[in-house]
This record gives sequence, structure tokens and C-alpha cells, in this order.
Amino acid sequence: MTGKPHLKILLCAPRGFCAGVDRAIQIVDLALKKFGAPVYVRHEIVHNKYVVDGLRAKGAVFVEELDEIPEGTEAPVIFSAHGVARSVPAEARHRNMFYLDATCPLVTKVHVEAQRHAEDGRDIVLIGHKGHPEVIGTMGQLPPGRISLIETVADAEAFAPRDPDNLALVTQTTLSVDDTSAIVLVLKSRFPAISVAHKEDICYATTNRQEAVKVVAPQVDAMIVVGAPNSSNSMRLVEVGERAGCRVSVMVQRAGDIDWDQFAGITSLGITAGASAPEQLVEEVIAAFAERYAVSVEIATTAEEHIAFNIPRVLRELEAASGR
Ligand code: 0CN
Ligand code: SF4
Repeated sequence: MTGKPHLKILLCAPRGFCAGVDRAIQIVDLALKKFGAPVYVRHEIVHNKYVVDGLRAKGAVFVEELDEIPEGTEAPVIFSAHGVARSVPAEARHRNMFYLDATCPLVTKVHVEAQRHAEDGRDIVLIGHKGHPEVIGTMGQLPPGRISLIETVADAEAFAPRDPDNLALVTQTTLSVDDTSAIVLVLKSRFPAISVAHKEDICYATTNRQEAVKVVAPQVDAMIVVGAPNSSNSMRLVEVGERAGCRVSVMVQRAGDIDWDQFAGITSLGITAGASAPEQLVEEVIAAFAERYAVSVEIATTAEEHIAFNIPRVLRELEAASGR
């Protein structure tokens, strides 16, 4: 018998890596194998320091813009999962760079939607967070002025389009499902003709992880989201936990970040992880609790995920050629 207090951990499922993140990391890994170091990566491939540090140790060089990459390099450059403005591949082509696009196919789908709406003569409303790389990438699919960014219900109420009867709506993929539906409601009531895809563009992974937290958070004393502060989908999970009435709903990047005072006296804990957070970090957090508590871990499954995305053909071909 240990003298440790008992702690029941409810582990959200699904949690952690989504298909887009898995693919993006695989693209960097395979590129390093095929072309050797260095491989340049524009922006954090996914928003997780542990992932980025791990790839950096294998020879990936992270930059924010292409102009940080030396002129004339033959090393490939990879665009992150969040997508890029059209000017980025254009610049890469102009500089004769070899690039690989790790943009999640679900983000590319939004880019294509925006382009189609523009071809049909509509102006576009994008719901998203200003300054987020996905928003910069999506807005950069069209010339300035064609896409208006809406961040809040107040923005939607104040929005004054030049042609209210000729609008289309697209969204960032990693938003709060509930906040977005409130904004969509305002836009639809103000602009009944607005063209919306069957639903907003929030991806399956974002939706499923929020749904799991909604189920788990009301059952526990505290909620931990393993993730990073610059990860939109992870930050949304913290909010969902708070709104579900959890007294403590916090983000933790690594076990070392845990503020033990916040968890004093708890007997149950919910744990999830953002779409860019590796499972090793979840295990590390559980292990840290297991040092102080007699933990029991139960999995709370709210959805099954069986989605996987293909990697770019050039890597598949190289993979085949090298006999892997
Ligand atoms: O954390 P991520 O790298 O990105 P955001 O949630 O900040 O968009 O997760 C991958 C998501 C994508 C694209
Ligand atoms: Fe793609 Fe969604 Fe994952 Fe982003 S969170 S990489 S959109 S599956």
C-alpha cells in the first residue's frame, strides 16, 4: 500500500495527433531521409516545440520566411501544415527552390473553396484569428480586399460588405465550434444570401477533440490540455474545459510546467492533447501525476477516427526508388 492519495484520470479519446499533423511530420522526416540535412521548414511544421526540437535535432532548419534561406541552396523547403499564401510558392519558384507542401489537405480544401467563390464573383468572409498562419495563408489565396476577416460576434454585427447579396463564408479549421456557430448565425441572419458550404470548415479533429472535452470536463475536478500556447486548436480545448464548468482548465506543454498548487486536493483529472501534441508528452504528464498520486486511468471515447492522408508523390516515388 502506498500512502498516496487516489486520483482518477479520464483520458479523452480522440486526443493528440490528427491526420494532417501526422502527414506533415512524416513529410519532414522523409525529406530528411531522402535528401539529407539540411531541410528547410517554413514556420513550425506544427505548433509544438517538442516536435520542432526533435526535427531540428535531425537536421531540419526552421525559418519564418523564405528570404532567411540562403540563395542558391539545393536543399528542399517544406511549407507547414497551416498552409501558405500563394505568394510563398510563387517566390519559391522564382528562386528555383525545390519545395514540398505539407499543408493539411483540409486547409487546402478551404483555399480551393475561397478561390471558387471568388471565380463566381463573390466576396468572402473568413472567420478566424487575426495573425494566425492559417488565416494569413487563406487570405493570401486571393488579392487583397476580396477576403474580410471576422473574429467575433461583434465583428459580424458591424460588418459592412460592398455587396451584401454576393457573399460566401469560409472558416479557419481550428476554431471553437460553439463560438463559430454564434458568428455564423449572425452572418446568416444579416446576409441571408451568404453562400456557406454544408457546414463551416472546422475540421473533424478539432470538432472531435472539443466534443470529448465537453463530455469529460463536467465529470472531473481539473482538466489538462497537453499542447502549446500558439496552437489554436489546443487553446480552444482549454476554453471548452473552462466553459464546461471545470474549476481548473489549463494548458501544459511538458510535465515540468505543471503548477502543482493548482491541483491540490483534486480526486479526478481529465487529460486531452491538441492535434499537434505527441502522445509521449501525455504519457510524461500521466507519469508525473503517478509520482504523487495512486492513479487509475480510464479512457473516455467519444468518437473513432480512421482518417489518413497521402504524402506528396515525390516522396512516395523516392521512397519506392530507394527500395524502402
Ligand atoms: O497546433 P497546430 O499546429 O495548429 P493550430 O491549431 O494553431 O492551427 O495543429 C495542427 C493544425 C493545423 C493546420
Ligand atoms: Fe488538418 Fe485539422 Fe489537423 Fe489542422 S487540425 S492539420 S486542419 S486535420
